[in-house]
Amino acid sequence: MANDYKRTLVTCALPYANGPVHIGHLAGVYVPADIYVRYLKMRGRDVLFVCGSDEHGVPITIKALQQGCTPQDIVDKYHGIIKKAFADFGINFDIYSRTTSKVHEATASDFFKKLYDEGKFIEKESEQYYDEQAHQFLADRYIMGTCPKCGNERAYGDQCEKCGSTLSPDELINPHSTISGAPLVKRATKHWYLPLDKYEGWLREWILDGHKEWKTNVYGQCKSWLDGGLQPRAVSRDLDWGVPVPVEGAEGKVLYVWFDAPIGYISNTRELLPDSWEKWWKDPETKLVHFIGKDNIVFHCIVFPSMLKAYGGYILPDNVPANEFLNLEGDKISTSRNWAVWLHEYLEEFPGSQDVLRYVLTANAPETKDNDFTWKDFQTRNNSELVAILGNFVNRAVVLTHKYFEGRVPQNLKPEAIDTEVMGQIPAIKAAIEDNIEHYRFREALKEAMNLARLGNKYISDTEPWKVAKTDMERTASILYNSIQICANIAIACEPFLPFSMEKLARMLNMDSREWEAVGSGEILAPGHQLNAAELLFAKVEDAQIDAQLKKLEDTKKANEAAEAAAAPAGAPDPAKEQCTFEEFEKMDIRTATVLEAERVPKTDKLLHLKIDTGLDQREIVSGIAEYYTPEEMVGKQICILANLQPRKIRGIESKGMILMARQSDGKMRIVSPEEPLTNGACIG
Ligand code: B3M
Ligand code: ZN
Repeated sequence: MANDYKRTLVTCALPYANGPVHIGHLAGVYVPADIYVRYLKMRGRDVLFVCGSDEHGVPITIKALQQGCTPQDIVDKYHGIIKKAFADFGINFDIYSRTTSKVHEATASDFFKKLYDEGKFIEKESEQYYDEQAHQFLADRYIMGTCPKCGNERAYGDQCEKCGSTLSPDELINPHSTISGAPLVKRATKHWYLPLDKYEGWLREWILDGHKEWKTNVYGQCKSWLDGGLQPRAVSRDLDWGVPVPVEGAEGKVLYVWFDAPIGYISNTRELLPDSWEKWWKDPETKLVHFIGKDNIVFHCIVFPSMLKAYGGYILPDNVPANEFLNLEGDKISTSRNWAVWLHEYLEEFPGSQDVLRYVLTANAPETKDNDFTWKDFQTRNNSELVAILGNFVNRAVVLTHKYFEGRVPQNLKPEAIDTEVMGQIPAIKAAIEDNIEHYRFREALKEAMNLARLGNKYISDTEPWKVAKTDMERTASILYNSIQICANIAIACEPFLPFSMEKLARMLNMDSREWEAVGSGEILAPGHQLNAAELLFAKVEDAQIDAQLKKLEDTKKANEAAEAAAAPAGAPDPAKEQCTFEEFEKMDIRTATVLEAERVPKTDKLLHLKIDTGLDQREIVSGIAEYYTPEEMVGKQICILANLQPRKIRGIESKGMILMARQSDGKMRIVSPEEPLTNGACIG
């Protein structure tokens, strides 16, 4: 291996326990980390894989408020759902705990206390928005007001979701509390700050000089933060959900979630290994690797290391292989817009197909840039790679060995029966997988692992043992011996990527140990070794399954559009018209009428042809309301009409009068009707 560390501590970003996890999480963080850990464990390395739920922070309190329950209820629910989803996908953490645990509270609290006692923080008073009715300071998300950029009246103190602008509460017009609706006042409050500016020189040296090997997206982000100059960062908040600030006079204050969350990595290690956790965090022979998404880079590369440095005695990350984002069918994944593939739903719809998703998300991982997940690509990769190459090869090799050799690895072969041309390619593939995994290039590593299946599939197709068996059993034995050894190589080399299917394959091959070092060997399974029955590794994904997923997304899109249209404010009303005299108004004959019949005007989208009873007569009117009302909805409705409007021919129909409509400035229209039914012909004015 390319380093001399004794052990490796791998952490994954602690997901917020305020919603389930989706494919973006898996692709960006958890699958690559799991591949890395499985690989190291297969190599016999001493590895610890730590994660847990991030259960503090404002979004969780907001969700609780919205749902009328406590933050604890929210985190209990989602911690369970997330933990299960990871377990279901084979993300094999050594511990998956939570930041509401006792151990965490104590660890985070002590961490703060030591830095506080040693004078590592600065104390500052600042003016913050306060809600006098709810008697609390308000986080930016709890403040609402009018966006100064687009006029949206429901913009938050940190962002306007309509125009996407990043805001501060001071920029909002009419800021008010979302908790009580009260207008806000400013009050002085004291907080503690970590003076990141003091660590800038050290960080520049440690990262910019010392870690040039970090991924360019990570290194680049760190450089731009450092070049921009660091400022002290508040590490406490006025909030009643979190780890209380362990200082006298700090009632009502908790540690900022981004201060306590990374300490969660330490607490969870401590919870798992109360007696030996320190060697994982303090021994320089431990290699620490943080797997995260790109939005967490600054916290893991700049803030947390500064905290650890300030505390002293802790090791620092050797690498932070952060990924970019995964999009879904061309759009950003969004929890609030339900634009995601949720892991628990995927498993209901594709039961037992964890590896297919793991495969597609790795093959298409957003390692160097944002990438797109599409269902079509999912289907193609499954059908033409997993089924047609890997599954097909393994199936042919095992089935034919059963057919011709009673399921035993062919024996009594001559030395030249081993195809060195083919088997000789495996060590180079092994080395390429290793090099790629150790440098966090999981897509490339998977491609190499699949090259083993490609090699096998080509070998068996080229040699055609089913034909050779008709004339030459010795040659058949040789081909199947080589094929089965390639299968055994695959069962090991693909395990980190496809753990469920490789477990199945190992069962078929009756392999009881799978050590990484065996990859490359042409003698993994001894001649005469008994295989088990063949099972299919992968099943074809049918068009109907993909269509159903696309339909589901289409429905989500429609529901979002409808919700947005309903929530969108109409904007300013149409401008006022010129004055008119009472006489001018009096000239208009406005009266009630009832629709008797209605039909669409053929070949138009907008026009309805109506027959109405005006009390004076029955007449026909053509009205441009077909976008808002169907003919069926109109029949029987009482309306108001301008009865003495000059008749006009519209599409060959003489239209006598006009239906009164209220038209909002965004174009939405409704008919105007008397509040309760009146006789037809009642005059309005
Ligand atoms: N919970 C943010 C996130 O899920 C945060 C990560 C904490 S890692 C210490 O993106
Ligand atoms: Zn806006």
